[in-house]
Amino acid sequence: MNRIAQDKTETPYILKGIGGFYYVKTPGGVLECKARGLFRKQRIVPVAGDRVTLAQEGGADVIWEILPRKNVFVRPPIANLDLLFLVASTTQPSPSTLILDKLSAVAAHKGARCALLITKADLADPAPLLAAYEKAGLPCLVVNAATGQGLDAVRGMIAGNLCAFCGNSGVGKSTLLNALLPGLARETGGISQKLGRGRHTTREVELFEAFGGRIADTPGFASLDTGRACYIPKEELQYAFPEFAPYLSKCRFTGCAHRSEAGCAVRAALEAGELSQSRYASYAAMYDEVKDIQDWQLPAGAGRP
Ligand SMILES: Nc1nc2c(ncn2[C@@H]2O[C@H](COP(=O)(O)OP(=O)(O)OP(=O)(O)O)[C@@H](O)[C@H]2O)c(=O)[nH]1
Ligand SMILES: [Mg+2]
Ligand SMILES: [Zn+2]
Repeated sequence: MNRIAQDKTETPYILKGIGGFYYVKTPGGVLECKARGLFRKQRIVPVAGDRVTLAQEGGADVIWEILPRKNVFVRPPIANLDLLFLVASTTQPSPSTLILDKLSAVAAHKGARCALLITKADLADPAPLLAAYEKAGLPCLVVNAATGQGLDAVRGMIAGNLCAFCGNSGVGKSTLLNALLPGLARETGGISQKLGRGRHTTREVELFEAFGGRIADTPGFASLDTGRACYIPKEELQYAFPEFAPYLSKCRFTGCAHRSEAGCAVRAALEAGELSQSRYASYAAMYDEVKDIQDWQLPAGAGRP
């Protein structure tokens, strides 16, 4: 066990888990560990980003304890995230603002910041995506792995943070990481021409230390698969859209859901063009998805961070 860990960066933490093994970064190097048997009984699943203590069991290194988490995400499975980079391509695959908004809402709900990185601006105009997010109050950047556009800004945002790239399969997450960290040679995949979708090339979350921070490559998901990880209780959903904040106290009724109530300041701001239509549409869709769900019906791990 590492007893001399003095600060956050020296605490052993999980770089990646694969097939029941965990690769744990320690001050002395990377150790291959199994999880302590008790975890399975307690249904605790260690994930990349978890800060851990280690011990020896039967001559092997095991993860003994998971230190308290700042947050934990189901998709991508990662803990202690400071900054989530939403990666979206202008086309191939086409972006879905609903999916991006669900991801950003979950991040906000769990106390992680978000930034939007737009790829494939060489194939289609990024303006519609930029326009959809300009009023959302999150940093938006066009990046290009081939020309290097935007990469310095991304490096600057990684510094001091635990970050992850997240987005549909095929948007170019691994391509971006390879451009940021030449020599990494992450496998990248083509796009299925028939379906216009990615090929799920990356299979595991893996963290890398770089630029004074940590950045994870994660497996992309298919467009249709957005459920599960996205439950945010209806009363809390409004806070997961940080740009609504200035208006919330101005609605006529306390407990306003900002849907069809009279005197709603959020809808007034929307009509005045101060909020983004697509962001509000995502809020409304997410609200309608959860409005009839009681807290006790939420899957374990959903709800509060
Ligand atoms: N034209 C163009 N192609 C790109 C760009 N970025 C990535 N690609 C291509 O998009 C394809 C998918 O890239 P990947 O990096 O494998 O995508 P990914 O997001 O890691 O996908 P998964 O690992 O499946 O989640 C590859 O053929 C890349 O060369 C870009 O900015 N422009
Ligand atoms: Mg990938
Ligand atoms: Zn309201």
